[in-house]
Amino acid sequence: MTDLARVRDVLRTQRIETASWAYANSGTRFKVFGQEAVPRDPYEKIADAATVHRFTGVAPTVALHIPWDKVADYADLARHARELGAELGTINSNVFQDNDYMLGSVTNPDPAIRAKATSHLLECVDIMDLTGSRDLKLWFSDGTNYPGQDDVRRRQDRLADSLAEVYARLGDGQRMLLEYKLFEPAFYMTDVPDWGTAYLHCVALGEKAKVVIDTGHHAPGTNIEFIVAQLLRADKLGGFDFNSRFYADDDLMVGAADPFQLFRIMHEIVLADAVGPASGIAYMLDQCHNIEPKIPAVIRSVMNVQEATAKALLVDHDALRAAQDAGDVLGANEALMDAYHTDVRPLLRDFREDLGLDPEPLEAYRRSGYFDKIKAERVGGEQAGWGA
Ligand SMILES: [Mn+2]
Repeated sequence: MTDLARVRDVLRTQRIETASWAYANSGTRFKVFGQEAVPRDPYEKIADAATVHRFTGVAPTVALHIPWDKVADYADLARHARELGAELGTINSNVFQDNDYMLGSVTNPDPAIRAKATSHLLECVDIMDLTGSRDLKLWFSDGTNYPGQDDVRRRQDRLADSLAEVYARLGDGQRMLLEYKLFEPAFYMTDVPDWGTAYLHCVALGEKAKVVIDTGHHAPGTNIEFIVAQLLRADKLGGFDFNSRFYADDDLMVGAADPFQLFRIMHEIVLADAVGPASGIAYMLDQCHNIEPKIPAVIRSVMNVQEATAKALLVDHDALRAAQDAGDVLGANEALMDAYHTDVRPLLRDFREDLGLDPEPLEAYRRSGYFDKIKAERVGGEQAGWGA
């Protein structure tokens, strides 16, 4: 039997970080569709993130992206977040939007361009000192488009050198999260294409380097929960970039395409007793809301993660283990599926009421008038957008 009080206790420890870019205008390489009331600067993005936290109670931190969220005074930005009941979270670097990086950033054949890229990563650590952020998240678009274009091993060496320089700059309590992605924008070979490559670099660097799993960054059919289990086993899972994919790096709302996959991932997390922050695993959303209203989409995403987690917590582990040990294939599968098929929405409504929140975050947000308020306020100026 599952102890419902324990389920709620674990859910209470859960934290989900939202991304500043989720609140800004975004799109595809074909078109960015502007929406009303979109933030014009990082301060307004943080106000939207704080609003998501106000209605969900589990999303107090917001990730920043440098240079999109560059401000003159990061300590002031952190103060602004705290005043709204939020905090600044992970710092995401960007070495993929400068002309110099056409042939790569930290793996570029030109040492001057490599130095420029590494100095941006070091600047991100300087910013972490000011914002109090724990994690530097690194994603590199580096790779090649044609066989023979560059030397695979030399590029790995250049990557390792740059990572080592940045790693040495990390302060106590700061970490480096290395993200991998199968392909795009490079189409022949990506320099950090998979968890194995990220893992090898992190092992070489040391304890403060961990792998981050972006759920959209795999080939179709990849068993992501297996990767989760492996990295947990090796104590190298630093965090997630949650989102959902139908085809490639779709960046849609987490749990939209495959809520069962999200449940299977959270099942591995629950088995490792790693839901809360004590696990050292950062649970982040990395999504863009191109056609749907942004703040409700982020609230829905947080709720999707909560629902998957609640279902994973409802797995009867005694029954599961007994069936596994007895070689009872169908019984073990049934123990898992029973939990997955449970409607956890009533449980989560009760959970939110216990926290003093409205049990229905989306309805409460719609009733709050926040959207009308920002629509009236955010007139003039330039709305933040993809690449802004
Ligand atoms: Mn990501």
